[in-house]
Amino acid sequence: MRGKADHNWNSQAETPSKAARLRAMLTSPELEFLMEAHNGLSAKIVEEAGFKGIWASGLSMSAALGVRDSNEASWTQVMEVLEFMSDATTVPILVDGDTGWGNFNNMRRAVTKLCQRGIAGICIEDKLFPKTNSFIGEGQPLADIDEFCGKIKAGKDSQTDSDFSVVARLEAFIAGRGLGEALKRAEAYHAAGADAVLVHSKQSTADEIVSFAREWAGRCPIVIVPTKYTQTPTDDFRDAGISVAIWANHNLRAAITAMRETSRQIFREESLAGVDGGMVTVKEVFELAGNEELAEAEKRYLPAAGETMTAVFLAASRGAALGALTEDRPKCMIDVRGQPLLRRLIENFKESGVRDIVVVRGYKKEKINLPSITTVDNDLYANTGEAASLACAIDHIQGDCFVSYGDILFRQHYLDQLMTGDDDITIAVDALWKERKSDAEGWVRDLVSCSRPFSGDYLDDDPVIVKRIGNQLDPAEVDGEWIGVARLSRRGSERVRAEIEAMREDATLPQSSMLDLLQRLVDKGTSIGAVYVPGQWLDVDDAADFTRAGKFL
Ligand code: SPV
Ligand code: MG
Repeated sequence: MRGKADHNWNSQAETPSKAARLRAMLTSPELEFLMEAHNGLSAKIVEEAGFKGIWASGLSMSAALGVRDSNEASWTQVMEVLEFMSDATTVPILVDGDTGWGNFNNMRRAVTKLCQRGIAGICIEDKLFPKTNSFIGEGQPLADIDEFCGKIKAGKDSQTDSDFSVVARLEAFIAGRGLGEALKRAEAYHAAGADAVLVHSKQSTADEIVSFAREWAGRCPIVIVPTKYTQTPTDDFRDAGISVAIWANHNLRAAITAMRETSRQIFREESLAGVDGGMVTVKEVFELAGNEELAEAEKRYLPAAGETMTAVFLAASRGAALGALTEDRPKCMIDVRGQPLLRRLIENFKESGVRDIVVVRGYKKEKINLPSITTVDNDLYANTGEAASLACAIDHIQGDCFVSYGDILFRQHYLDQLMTGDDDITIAVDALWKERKSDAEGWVRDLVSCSRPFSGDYLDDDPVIVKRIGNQLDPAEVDGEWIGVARLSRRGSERVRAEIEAMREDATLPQSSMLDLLQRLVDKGTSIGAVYVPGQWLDVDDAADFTRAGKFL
């Protein structure tokens, strides 16, 4: 009965475009349905329920924004809502464009924008701007026919998607102007290029629309909004040859009922005990929001936790005390039970999720050739200290990172302990330092004086702050020995970088040790926390240390 409009099944894509699908709904011989939505969430719910298309109701979008259905929301604000709805769904949206949000020129711009945002069609009504909802008052003034036809033409001429639909809405029955006026206008709007007419009625029976449909005789598709004639059997619409019925505001109204009841009950009972069972769970909200997809995407696009963490290893010195052992390699590359010491150390960090390994090389640098590491060189290693080596890696001291001597071994879980620190810098301090090497051996030690001594309980997590660090501390004030690994927070990294620059400025950088750098930071108020550890580590300074290292493993 109805004329079939040509529609273009988007030739590039397998699925027809949204606009093509709305056009097909308008022109199909079946009665089709559009369900109201007013935001991204309700649009999703409409699609989830199985509807093939969405009515973006002006009344509902306005009400959801807390304003009246009188063009109080600007057309660009409506456009924003539509964008969320369109992004959240795959089914076509027919937007209630009121009177076209202005004259023909506003209509042109609106249609262009709607096409850009993937909206499938617009319905405009033949009333005056600012519009009034059809169910308010009597005898609303109608638009001049020619002016309205110009608006339809302007819309059709502006669509950038050939399947986009312009539906012309007849308010003649609403205005009490009768069937003759409705038919006259419908004919003019059809001739002006409207893809369908929406015939609206506020009677409690479908008589007006059925009589219109009979007279219209399928000249173009008819859309109806049976908000007031709810008792009419849907088959009557089918029998009348209606193309599309719009359930125009029922999600909004249902939401108001539910929100009101819930708010009032919670207010009354000052408790959630009575309401929780009667609503969707938070988990369902996450499901509707598509959180599962986000979790999948995070796996694809975000680095795994810790993957971006960097550790900078200071491995430039020879370790001359090791004599012949370091003649052809730096001490960090001496073999300990079948593997270079540095490789074992790096494994520890990798186990803790640190993937970005930076090694500062110096003596026999070509021997530091481990896989998957970044190297930077301190070519002045023979005449400079640790701070200068660290300065060579300054670009890698970023965010949360570690700085470690390259010639130590320790229990891997010490790293995990360091990662829990809240301070700018956190260092591992051996509380059992006295039991290590005897002072009689004369080793230079990285001694630390803290805000409190070790309490005897390794699970004690009361904060401990470093007060002094150096190798010249008064034995009475020493609380432990720094094992040579420090974790820097983002702020800690910034402070270390700034201090290196300050040392460069005052020319102390070349001769400074890590201890000097840390003490300077303490002096300037950087909070350096200490994590007490119970021995179980070693640094490798002589051949005896290598024997110990073997045993340690
Ligand atoms: C709307 O949903 O905003 C409509 C339909 O225009 S009605 O409220 O019935 O006029
Ligand atoms: Mg409306």
